[in-house]
Amino acid sequence: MTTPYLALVRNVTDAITQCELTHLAREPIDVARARRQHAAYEALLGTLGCTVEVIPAPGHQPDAVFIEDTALVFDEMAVITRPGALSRRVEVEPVAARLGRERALVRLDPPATLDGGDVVRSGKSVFVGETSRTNAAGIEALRSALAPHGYSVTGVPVTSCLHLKSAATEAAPGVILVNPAWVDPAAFAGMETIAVDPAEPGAANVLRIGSALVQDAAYPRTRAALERRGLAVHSVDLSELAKAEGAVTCCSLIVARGPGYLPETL
Ligand code: CIR
Repeated sequence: MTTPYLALVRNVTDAITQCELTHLAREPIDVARARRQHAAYEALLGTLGCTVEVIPAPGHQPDAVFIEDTALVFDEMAVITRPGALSRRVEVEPVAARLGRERALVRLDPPATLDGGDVVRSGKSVFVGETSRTNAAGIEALRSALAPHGYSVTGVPVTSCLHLKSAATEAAPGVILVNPAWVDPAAFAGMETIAVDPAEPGAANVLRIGSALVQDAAYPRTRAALERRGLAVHSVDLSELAKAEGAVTCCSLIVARGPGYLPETL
């Protein structure tokens, strides 16, 4: 059956206990529990209209499950990133091979670095975090790749968190959920912004699939604020992956299938 979305994911590897960490201290990760949580996440994506497909991780890459960082999928094309962490660059090629069947690909060349988790898109406006993972050359390269398709690209300073999407995501068309302590909401001037509950700094990371939102179950107050705004929120517990600085958006790459999409089996 053809679903409206393809969700590319990767399994949790045993090596996740050796993941990259930037803002968190290392804590023991229960890998079996992380796998159960990831399975529940996959099942939720399935109920929201996604066909979930697992991309193999060659070797035992600690952070491979955070597949969002390897690519950016637009309607017109996909950008294969050059992740800022050296340990993560090896994750990219199998994703490129799969995405190449869905979209024309553009690649980022050195010295550009860019993590998918730094890129927030709202219509034709693209916001890119200026972080330890994404450099000025990465932002410029993305600008060049997207300009022919009519997108504007704006660099956004981010503090105290790994990626721009830790601090802000689009919760509905033109509506940005934001943690004002980590990114200045003025970056999204002219758009509606909703602030996370101050007791839930990590709550700005929500995954939009059509009109549905997926959010970590750790953020009930912010969920209530989104629901008061009329948005449908589905909670999933990713607490073990959060210890690896992961969150809901980073565990999938969502590929919208346009009206012209034909399954390969036809
Ligand atoms: C890393 O530091 O790269 C991983 N431990 C976490 C990546 C999370 N990615 C994301 O939020 N897009």
